[in-house]
Amino acid sequence: MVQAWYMDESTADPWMPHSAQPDSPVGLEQLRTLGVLYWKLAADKYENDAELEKIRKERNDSWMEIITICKHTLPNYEEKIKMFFEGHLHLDEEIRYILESRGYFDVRDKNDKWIQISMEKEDTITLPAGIYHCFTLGENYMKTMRLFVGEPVWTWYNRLADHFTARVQYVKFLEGRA
Ligand code: KMT
Ligand code: NI
Repeated sequence: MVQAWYMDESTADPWMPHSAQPDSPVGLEQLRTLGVLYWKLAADKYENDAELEKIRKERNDSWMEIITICKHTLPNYEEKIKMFFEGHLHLDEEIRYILESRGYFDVRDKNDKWIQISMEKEDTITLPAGIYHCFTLGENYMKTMRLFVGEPVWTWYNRLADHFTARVQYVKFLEGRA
């Protein structure tokens, strides 16, 4: 099962997992209150998986591509890795399904504290529009499916980006007002 925890405040070894001490685990239910949804899927049969198709249909994830994040396949790899690591938000959902290897998705909670979500093969996550998040590779390589509702827009906005409607809506959602 996917593991998630509150992070420490240390900026040392940014590529390593950062768990607060004592451990402060975060469950799927808490992630759901942040609008973060999770599924475990059968990555070895992603090309023909009724469960994946069902989720895509229900959530209207019409667009799909598979990317391999590694320095030989991803143009501007170093630059992208740095960008992934910067706290940012999008005006649309971010949906990722890990097909090979692993990485860390970090999201901010209601009190602006970082939660680290350790994602590996078979883990699928949806981050809502307007949530601040960042990403770190677990190895120097990861194969992931990117899904999108409609035509993909990969634009991101580094923190602080609080003026965007998507962010304002998300804050309302966190406060139970949306
Ligand atoms: C993004 O916007 O692509 C990210 O936050 C990185 C996650 S998956 C490589
Ligand atoms: Ni992102």
